[in-house]
This record gives sequence, structure tokens and C-alpha cells, in this order.
Amino acid sequence: MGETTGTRADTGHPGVGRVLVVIPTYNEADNVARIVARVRRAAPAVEILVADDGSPDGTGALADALAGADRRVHVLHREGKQGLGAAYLAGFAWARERGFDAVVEMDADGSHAPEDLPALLSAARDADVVIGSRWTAGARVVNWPLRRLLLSRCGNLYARLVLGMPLSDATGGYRVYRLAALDEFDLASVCSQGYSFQVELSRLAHRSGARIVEVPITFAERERGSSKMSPLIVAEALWRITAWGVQDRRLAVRRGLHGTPTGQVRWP
Ligand SMILES: Nc1nc2c(ncn2[C@@H]2O[C@H](COP(=O)(O)OP(=O)(O)OP(=O)(O)O)[C@@H](O)[C@H]2O)c(=O)[nH]1
Ligand SMILES: [Mg+2]
Repeated sequence: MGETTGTRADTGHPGVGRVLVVIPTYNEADNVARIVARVRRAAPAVEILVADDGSPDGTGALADALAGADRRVHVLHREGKQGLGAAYLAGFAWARERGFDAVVEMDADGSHAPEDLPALLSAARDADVVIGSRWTAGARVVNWPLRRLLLSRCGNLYARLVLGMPLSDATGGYRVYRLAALDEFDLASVCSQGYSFQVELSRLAHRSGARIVEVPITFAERERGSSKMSPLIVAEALWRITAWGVQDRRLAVRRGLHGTPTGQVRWP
């Protein structure tokens, strides 16, 4: 594993501080070197952590080679596929232990363009959480099949209605979190395994009163490797969003709809 040798002065991003881009990987051998190189080019001041779940295709070993050649690249090896949420939580803990100021979530498959990262980091100067949005003015979604477009649009609509969050892309996975803001979230309560993790963190951010800013991104369909998306992952997101909505409403009723802090419960 590459060591964190940079000082605050040589790795800091103005107004944000030391930034760690966490890239979770499972069987991304065709993508890992490409994405790391693109991030290094687009945002030379950041460090990168590849969080690999023991990919059978050797992604972890490829990441080790990248880390051996570049002190700003690191690898977190985890045993077996434990889900996207668990990989990110481990990455966040890794960043906290090493004194980073902010973490970035980014897929390995190129869907989240590293070239958009400077814009996200600029927005993070005045925000606790920055969400790269596919569904706000100025955003573009390239080459996504209709089925995935519909799933994302409907998923966001449902999350917005049920959870009352004023976000255009609560399910998106290209984000910046300031560590100080993450410390205000109850991360120990996070239960999502798959992509509902993104909705769960949106909800925690919203409830904590974090300053959330959305920035338009260009999102592109993966070109190499295979998707880990499955009906089970969609089902988990659906029932978790529904359960959180029910929980929020029960809480609101128990409080008699009085004295609820702003941002915690909003009726659709
Ligand atoms: N460490 C780890 N990474 C994972 C796991 N599941 C998915 N990933 C990674 O999470 C990111 C998103 O997964 P994708 O398969 O691209 O999911 P998606 O973007 O919803 O699906 P596509 O649009 O088909 O690409 C990729 O970098 C994956 O390699 C996991 O269990 N563990
Ligand atoms: Mg993808």
C-alpha cells in the first residue's frame, strides 16, 4: 500500500484541504488504471484510495502496482464482496484516520468523469456535501439505455416524494463530503449494502442540516467491464426508501407535527 507522505501544503485543495478520492472496485481490471490516471491528470493535488473487495479478476494487484509507482495512490484490500456501502464506509474511516479534510465518491468504470472533479471541489469550498447531479440544468447523460434512464428518474422521483429531500439526484454516486460534516452524520446507523447507500447518505446529510450543493455532471455509460447492478440492489433501495418514509411519518405523528427541526421531516 502506498504511504501518505504528502504534507497539507502540497496536497491541499484551496478552501477544501486534503482530499481523498475513494474508488470502490469489484472486478474492474479493465478500468482501474484508466480511472486512476484520469483522476491524477484532472486533479493532481488529490490522493486516491482504491477500495477493492478481493476482486477475482486481479483488480487489487493492478491497484497495488499503481500505488507502488505513485505515492498519492493507495489501496484498501477487503475480503470478499461486501457491497458498495461497506467499501465506502471503510474508505471514509481510512481517510479520517489519516487526517484528510474531504472524501470524494467516484465509480471506477468512468461513468463519473474525473474531468468534472475540479468543479465539484470548487463547489465544496462553500458546502459540506457536493452531489454531482445527472438531473439538473447543464448536466448530460451519455449512452444510457432507456431502462436505466427510467430507473434513475423514477428512483429519484420516489425518493424525493417519500423522503421530502429537495435534491435532483439523491441516488447519484459522484460526491464530495467534508469529513467534518460526515462526523455529524450517524454513520453507525447506516444499513444499506448496495446503491441505496447513496440515498441513505443523502437523507443523513439532509437531516443533519448539512449545506448540500448540486453540480451538473456529464455521466456516461460504462464502456468496459460488467455492471454489478442487480434486481436485488434495486429491491433493497425500494424497500429501504419506503421504510425510511414510513419511519419519518411515524416520527412526525408522534411529535404531533410540532417542534420538528427544519429539514428532518417534510410532507411531500
Ligand atoms: N469494493 C466494492 N466495490 C463495488 C461493489 N459493488 C460495486 N462496486 C463498485 O462500485 C462502482 C459502481 O458499480 P457499477 O457496477 O458501475 O454500478 P452502476 O454504475 O450502477 O452500474 P452500470 O451503470 O451498469 O455501470 C464500481 O466502481 C464498482 O466496481 C462491492 O461490493 N465492493
Ligand atoms: Mg457504473
